[in-house]
Amino acid sequence: MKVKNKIILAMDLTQQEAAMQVLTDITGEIDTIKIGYPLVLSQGLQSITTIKENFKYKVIADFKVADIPETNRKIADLTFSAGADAVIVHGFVGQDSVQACQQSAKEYGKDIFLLTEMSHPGAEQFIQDVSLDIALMGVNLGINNFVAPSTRLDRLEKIRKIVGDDSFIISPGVGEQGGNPAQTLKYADALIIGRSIYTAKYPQQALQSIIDSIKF
Ligand code: NUP
Repeated sequence: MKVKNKIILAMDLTQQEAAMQVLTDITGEIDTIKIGYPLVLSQGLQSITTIKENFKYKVIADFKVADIPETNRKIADLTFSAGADAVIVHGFVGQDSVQACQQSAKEYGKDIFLLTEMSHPGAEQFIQDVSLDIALMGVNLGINNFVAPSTRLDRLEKIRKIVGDDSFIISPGVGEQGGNPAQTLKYADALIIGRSIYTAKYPQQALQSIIDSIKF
């Protein structure tokens, strides 16, 4: 996946109109957005379809899919049918569950991103112990899109080593969670940024200043 200006907006506003306003403000600056439960549980899966109909953004659905294979398959099918270009899938549930999403993506001509370690402090409690194994499982399954944290660069670096330079890593945790944009891009291909942009008084300016800060 190619991501313009190495930034993916995490659109976690819960009202369609407000979300559409921000997406309009930043049109042209980036070409990829991530939509997750906050907007979809509030406005329905249709919110993805509406965004796809009104804008040219590639949409990554952040559903952190983590169920048995049969249910994962249904979730992925519905997500892709609604127009999402990719879906984020949890790895801790095991390879059969991940493969169900992979199979769906293959049939729809879409992508999956495998979530390895998460960016929040609580990730140290359980998932960190297995996150490198999750990354390795992804490599063995032929996955080349991963999600890894900008809040722990040592972990991000380790995950990069496992998935290799040809894989595409998108990294959340920049800004509000403390991650640094330029440092993160030493190991990640693109940044996922939400609140620093969509809660700003002028989202376009907030985005532009981050873009400027990562142009070496
Ligand atoms: O490990 C993760 N951390 C994380 O923050 C995996 C995620 N998918 N996210 C998501 O990235 C989170 O749900 C939110 O949508 C976005 C970060 O937003 P913000 O902290 O920049 O507002």
